[in-house]
Amino acid sequence: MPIVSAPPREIIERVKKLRAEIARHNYLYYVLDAPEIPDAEYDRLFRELQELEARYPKLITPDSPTQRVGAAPPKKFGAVRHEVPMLSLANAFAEQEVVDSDRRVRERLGLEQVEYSAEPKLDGLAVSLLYQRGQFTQGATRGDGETGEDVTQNLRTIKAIPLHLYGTGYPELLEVRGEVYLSKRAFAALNADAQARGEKVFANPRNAAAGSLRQLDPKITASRPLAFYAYGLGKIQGGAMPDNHSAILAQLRDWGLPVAREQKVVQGVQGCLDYYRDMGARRAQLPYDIDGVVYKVNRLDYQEQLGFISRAPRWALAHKFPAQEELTEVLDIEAQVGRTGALTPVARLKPVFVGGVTVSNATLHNQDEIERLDVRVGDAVIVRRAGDVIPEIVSVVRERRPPHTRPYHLPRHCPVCGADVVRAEGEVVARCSGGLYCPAQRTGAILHFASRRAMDIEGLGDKLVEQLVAQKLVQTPADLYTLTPGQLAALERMGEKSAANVHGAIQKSKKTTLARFLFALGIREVGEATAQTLANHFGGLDAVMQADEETLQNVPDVGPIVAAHIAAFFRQRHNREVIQRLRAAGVNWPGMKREPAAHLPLASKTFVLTGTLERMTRDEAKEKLQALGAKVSGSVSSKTSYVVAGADPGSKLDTARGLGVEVLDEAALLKLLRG
Ligand code: D41
Repeated sequence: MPIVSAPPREIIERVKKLRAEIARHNYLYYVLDAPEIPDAEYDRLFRELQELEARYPKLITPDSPTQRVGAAPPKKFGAVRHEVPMLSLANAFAEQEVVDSDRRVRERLGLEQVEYSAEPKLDGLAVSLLYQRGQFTQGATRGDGETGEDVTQNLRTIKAIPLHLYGTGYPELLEVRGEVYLSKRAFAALNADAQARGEKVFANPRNAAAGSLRQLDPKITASRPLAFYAYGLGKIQGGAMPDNHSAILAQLRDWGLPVAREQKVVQGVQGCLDYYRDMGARRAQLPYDIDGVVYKVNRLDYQEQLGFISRAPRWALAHKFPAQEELTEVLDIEAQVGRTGALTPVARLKPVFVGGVTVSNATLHNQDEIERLDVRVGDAVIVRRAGDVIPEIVSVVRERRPPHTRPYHLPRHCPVCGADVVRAEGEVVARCSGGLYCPAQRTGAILHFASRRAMDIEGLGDKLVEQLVAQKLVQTPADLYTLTPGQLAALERMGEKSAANVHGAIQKSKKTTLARFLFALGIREVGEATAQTLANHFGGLDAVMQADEETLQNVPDVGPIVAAHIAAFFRQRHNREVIQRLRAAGVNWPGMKREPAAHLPLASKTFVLTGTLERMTRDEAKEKLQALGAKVSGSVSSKTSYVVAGADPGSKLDTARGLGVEVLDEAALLKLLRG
């Protein structure tokens, strides 16, 4: 029951304290990316405040963190005039345009070199936030730059936007400009949700952000995990701001407004181009989508001197990345057979330049995906190539579907060996049942065996292995070790020199490690990490081969499914024979004393490596850590013991900080490795 009489002093104090605590944790979480308390603890504080406010409604204030979703939906958004117009950004696509722009800036300013603030260009929606005496009072979309829509109630639901500025010293009136966006993760979750409910999915995070912000009902916006980064200022009154852009951003961050942590001050055009390349390389690892970077002349007096031209400041330039999505045509669809027999449908495309390379194939993953997209031979499609990711088809452009398209279904017989294709109940993957009799699976298995992280046989590429398998020179990995230089030299595109090199590489690969060998065998579900754990746990190959499923499940991280795959692999007579022949050919690894993993100094510790190390490669660091019994994983979780961060670390470092995982630099790692 709500109490109408004046609340007791302790309650008033407690409510005040809770709001201050919640504001501080919001700041730690959204701005510094370094939460001090787990989510559950935050939720407890929040609920306590909600309960007190429910009991004493008099205590509710509009800037209470509980009041993000308040007002009822309006009929339509009101208009907001931007007193200081929201300008647009000039674009550059080629380096030369950046060089030219910098030259013009230097000529106008009469300078040899200009200092720039470089920032990621988020692919979101520009908005303006008005703070009066520290209170968030109005928020608007950019609109045409002169007039936008009043989306205050929706912006209030974005937790990264403070309802009240943090700290002190802010001007009486402060207009902050920035970008509302969706993280890649939030976008994927939103679309997965929409799909599960049979609703329309968004084509990209930008559309999803715009659609979410322009909902009349703030409850809907509140349910979308939108985020915000500040990138500039509008009108300021009753207070002063720093005299350069990077200091302004730092000041905004101190007041609780999130700023992209990738923002950086750089010197001259070379600094800009280095930043562009660096961000391009890190793009795939960033937690949000960017479509380029933005350079801004750092000093405000220079900005003023430069002014603007046709609605765009002369002091700012967006340098765009090559588009990651392009329109093209599906010429054909074919099934590819991998080393586990999995049939992957691949679309043959009319070649198109996307993500910086010419793409003529895109994976369609599996039959379900083909049906989800309803992609047919002849369709117009959007292909996407992001970073080093395999190109894929995002969607079919239905409006452009020609009259005679052909639906595709994976074949019932393996296109390579003719064996039945089977799809186990509940599985999405269809597989060739031909096993190692299927040349495609054999080729795949041998390529995997020879790959860098397995037996590391240099020069044994796919064209070569295909020939070896087709000519029946190699049927199993063991046959590699009986090949003569003469046999290799007789193959197409092989000279004597390269034949000798490949032969040498095969001989060299005989000396290996048990972990690499186990990984090389290509047992289903046994990746590098599991292979290493098995090697540590059992110490020798015979022990692994003899272990039954129950024994295998005693190995850390080996569950019933993996155990079943391992046991099934070694039960096969064919596999045991191949292993026997490999050993007879001289494949060996230094005898590991059977040292239970628990005795190793780093047993039970999990490491994640990120960024560039100076004294060793990441692979070397990984091997050294594993030799000491540590597990090295690719992703950070609450179970991670340490994250080792080299130069230019990726988002893993942020995740580690967010989870409170201890972070080591290279020096600390070296110390640890030295024991
Ligand atoms: O990240 C962005 N999308 C971004 C957009 C950014 N980092 N900086 C920006 N700076 C400006 C100026 C220089 C005009 C203040 C912008 C935009 N404008 C912008 N966003 C949409 C239109 C213009």
